[in-house]
Amino acid sequence: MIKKTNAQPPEKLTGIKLQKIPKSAVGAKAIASALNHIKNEVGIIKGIGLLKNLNQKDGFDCPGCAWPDPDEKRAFLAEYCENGAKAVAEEATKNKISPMFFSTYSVKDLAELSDFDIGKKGRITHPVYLPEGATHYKEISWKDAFHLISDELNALDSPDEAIFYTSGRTSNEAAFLYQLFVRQFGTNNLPDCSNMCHESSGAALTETLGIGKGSVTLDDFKHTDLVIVMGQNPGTNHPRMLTALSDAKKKGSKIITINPLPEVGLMNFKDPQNPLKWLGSGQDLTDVFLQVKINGDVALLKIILKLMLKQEEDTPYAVFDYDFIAKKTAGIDALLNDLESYSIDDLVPQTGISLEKIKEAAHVIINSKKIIICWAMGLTQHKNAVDNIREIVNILLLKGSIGKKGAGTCPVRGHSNVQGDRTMGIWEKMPDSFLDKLEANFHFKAPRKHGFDVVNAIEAMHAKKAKVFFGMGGNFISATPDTEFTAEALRGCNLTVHVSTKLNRSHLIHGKKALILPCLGRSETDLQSTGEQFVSVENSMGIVHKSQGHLEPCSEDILSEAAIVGGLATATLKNSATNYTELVANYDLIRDKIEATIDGFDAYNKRVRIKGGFYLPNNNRENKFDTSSTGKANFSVNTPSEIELEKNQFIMMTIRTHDQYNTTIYGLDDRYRGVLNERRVIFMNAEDMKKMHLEKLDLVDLTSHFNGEEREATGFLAIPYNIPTQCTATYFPEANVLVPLKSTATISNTPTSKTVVISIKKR
Ligand SMILES: Nc1nc2c(c(=O)[nH]1)N[C@H]1C(S)=C(S)[C@@H](COP(=O)(O)OP(=O)(O)OC[C@H]3O[C@@H](n4cnc5c(=O)[nH]c(N)nc54)[C@H](O)[C@@H]3O)O[C@H]1N2
Ligand SMILES: Nc1nc2c(c(=O)[nH]1)N[C@H]1C(S)=C(S)[C@@H](COP(=O)(O)OP(=O)(O)OC[C@H]3O[C@@H](n4cnc5c(=O)[nH]c(N)nc54)[C@H](O)[C@@H]3O)O[C@H]1N2
Ligand SMILES: [Mo]
Repeated sequence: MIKKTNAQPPEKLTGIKLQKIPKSAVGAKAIASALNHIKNEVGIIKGIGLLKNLNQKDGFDCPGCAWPDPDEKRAFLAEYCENGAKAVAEEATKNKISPMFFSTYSVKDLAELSDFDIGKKGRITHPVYLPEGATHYKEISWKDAFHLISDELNALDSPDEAIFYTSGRTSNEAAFLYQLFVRQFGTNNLPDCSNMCHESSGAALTETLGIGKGSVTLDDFKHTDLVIVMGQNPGTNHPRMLTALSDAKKKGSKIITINPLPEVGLMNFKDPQNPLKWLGSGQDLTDVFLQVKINGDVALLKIILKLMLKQEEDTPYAVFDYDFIAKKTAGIDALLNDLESYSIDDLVPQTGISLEKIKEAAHVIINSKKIIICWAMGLTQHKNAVDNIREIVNILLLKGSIGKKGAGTCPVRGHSNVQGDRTMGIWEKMPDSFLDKLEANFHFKAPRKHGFDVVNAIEAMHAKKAKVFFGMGGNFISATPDTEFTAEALRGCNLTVHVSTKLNRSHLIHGKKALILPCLGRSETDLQSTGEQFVSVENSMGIVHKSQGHLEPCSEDILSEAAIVGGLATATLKNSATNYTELVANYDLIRDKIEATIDGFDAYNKRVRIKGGFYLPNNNRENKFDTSSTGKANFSVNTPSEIELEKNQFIMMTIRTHDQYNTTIYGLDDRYRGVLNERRVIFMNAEDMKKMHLEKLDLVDLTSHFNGEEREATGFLAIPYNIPTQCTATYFPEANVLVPLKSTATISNTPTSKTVVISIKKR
């Protein structure tokens, strides 16, 4: 077992309080909670000014999730949600970390704080440097910082010994410039947060539908018969999606929810923009709730497919869309043959749901012509995650429920520009067609060998095959699996560099030398030598739009992400024909280059200035499916979960509370699950607890089991909860230490953060 170090949040309980789980989401409490965060972090006057600009057509894009803004008129002062307001408060906080702070607190002292306390320290105001063997970060000039990095990079035996990570908040302009620099430097080592997030969606959708993005727009929710929400907790992670679900319901659509937990937001909703309704009983959203066992989705979808098939046999032409299947798809025979090989009776126990309940859902699906299926991490972070998503596609294809209004795929993205970053080329394996264009426009030879994704990057650093880690945003040590192993990997590097707005654990678990380069946030003015700049982002539905902050930057000594890339590229690249200084001076010039390189960005500078932005092309929306294998939409054959639990073992999923943004902890409450002031908890089925003689709030230690290896996380409070037997839930990132690095999804290589096999021991 790997030794436990301060790479993990400290094992310290904070004083749990349990309360009744609320019946509905949003409403007055959400507004109060949002305003409270704004008041404490930003101050009320500046805060209201900020919220007024959030997600308005002239304002800045919410740094929270990637859910789109309405195309039509937007409500003044209300195009945000509780958690969007918290995200903004977190960034625009009045608290600051100056070089004085770093000379007062050693790195070791800071690493002993909880993630919550680290995050509350505030915005970083100056670049700082930790020399080899030093105990404290100290101020460094930007020039010296760039030279220090370029010296390390140019001293490597090969460019492939450097890793360039990206989190999903980076704007299109900065991301494009960044990948250009990295490729001119000579490597495709561009892992990103997507590797741990929707990689499985991209892989499954590209293979089956020919495009790695979803097909629906916000308008489709107003024209659909049925929305299925799988493996997603929108009440917390995409609260504005509840408005779309509510609109769909009002137009007569049904909603099926598939989740091991009855997440409050999906059950009942009180419109935040309509205070008159806050006091009433709210609107019921879910019509059929299928409380699936963790990773039971393929089995469940197979039963549904078999029930559809049976109904089609009983009443021919009533269920399937033969015209669509004949003209647009390939591979139906293999799917039907595969379904034959399964029996419903064998599949039912894997789901944990009664056949009667599954039949109820199948009945709704059979009788719907236009279906939207939404999903997030509950489907993408399993061994057979790609199978999960391909099985969804099978249902949509049989119903001809894609490529028409009111129907299609809706992978709900996480970070606000994670989709845009991919479009810009942040990927370790961009296709040759992209690299060809990059070469033609920038006159250099782009590396063709695929780079490392997140998991491979960790392995390479651990094996000393990679020696410099550069993070454009994010919090690598806390977001990745196998915390202690990853810490060893980072500690082995010659240099670790982080471009960040705020302090996080990745600054404290560092290489021999380390740098923190502080950058502007979304809400701040971005002034370059030719004047004020704006950036652009792409949301979950492929709309590219402008984002411009108006706040004074938190310090005069921070730079925009684009300027940081420009400075670094200028210092590092000796023979580049690209004038980075010129591009950074005027982001219009970067956008011209994007237009020349990437399809769909015609007249970028003109169209991005139109309020609301523009849609990128999406073949699926036009009923076209350009898959590389058949040129048609592909049916697929998928495998149910193969996990076998021993007696006394459980599956654990790691999920988000209502008070965090990934590794940024806003507060210690999970209001919608009735848990206040504590994060070290494990949700368990009450019967399972009884069998183990566990009482409510007993202290337990957790051990994960994988390929004969064990990992341990100690000190969690057991909470009886409405969750299927043998299923448990803990919070990310406290439980990441239990997620084995080598336990990843087939094809996408995404860590299986939602299927971790554990045993539980009472203290
Ligand atoms: N406020 C806030 N907003 C966020 C984030 C945040 O941390 N805070 N994070 C952003 C990011 S990067 C992302 S990717 C998204 C994440 O958004 P979500 O995917 O909603 O986030 P998770 O908390 O991981 O929730 C996963 C959900 O899947 C369910 N689930 C787990 N395992 C299974 C399974 O096997 N089958 C099924 N059917 N369901 C399962 C869980 O019960 C839970 O409801 O949110 C984005 N938005
Ligand atoms: N166990 C488990 N692990 C998971 C997941 C899970 O569900 N379970 N989810 C995975 C998912 S879906 C994701 S997306 C990843 C997230 O992985 P990351 O994207 O790496 O993590 P975040 O916590 O979102 O990063 C937060 C940090 O970003 C910096 N930051 C914030 N805004 C900006 C900005 O505008 N610019 C720059 N340069 N920096 C900024 C701040 O310093 C902050 O500390 O985690 C993954 N890890
Ligand atoms: Mo994500």
